Amino acid sequence: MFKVLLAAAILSFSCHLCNCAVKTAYVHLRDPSGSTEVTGELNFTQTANGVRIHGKILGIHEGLHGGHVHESANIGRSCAGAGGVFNPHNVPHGSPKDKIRTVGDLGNVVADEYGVAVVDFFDDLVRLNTDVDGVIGRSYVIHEKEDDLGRGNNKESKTNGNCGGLIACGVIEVLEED
Ligand SMILES: [Cu+2]
Repeated sequence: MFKVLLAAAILSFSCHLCNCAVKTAYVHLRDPSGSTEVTGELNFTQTANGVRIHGKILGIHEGLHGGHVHESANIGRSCAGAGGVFNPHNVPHGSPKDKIRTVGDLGNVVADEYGVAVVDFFDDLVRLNTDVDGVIGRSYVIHEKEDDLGRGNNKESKTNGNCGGLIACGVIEVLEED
């Protein structure tokens, strides 16, 4: 009995000490205000080519919608509690393809006529950890309008891409770690 307890204690102790790498994370999207029927599920998978972000968003009107990582896990006040686009290095908002962009700048998702947005891309700035520049425990937010990716020639463009209200969000959580 003592040996079993000792083994369990060592296991639990070493687990807390391990530098576990997150392999996959997920976000379940919904509209906390209930005023839209947008739902979705995205997975974040660590690969050799960066983090793959893939999944589906449903119930969203046809066209482009900004999709960003926002600062915090507080999705109260209809997602506004999550704060602005996650920007640990304090740089201007841009396109995910830009050399200089915020970590949260993940561009747009594209919804078809049936209100379905299939998402599948890689990003090399997203980190699956809880460090100052990591996205675990932050939020992913879908916006009402298209993100102009910092090309809008006004102040808002350089902070949020003029992409309007917040229509769905969720907290990015760990799914599997080493
Ligand atoms: Cu945003």
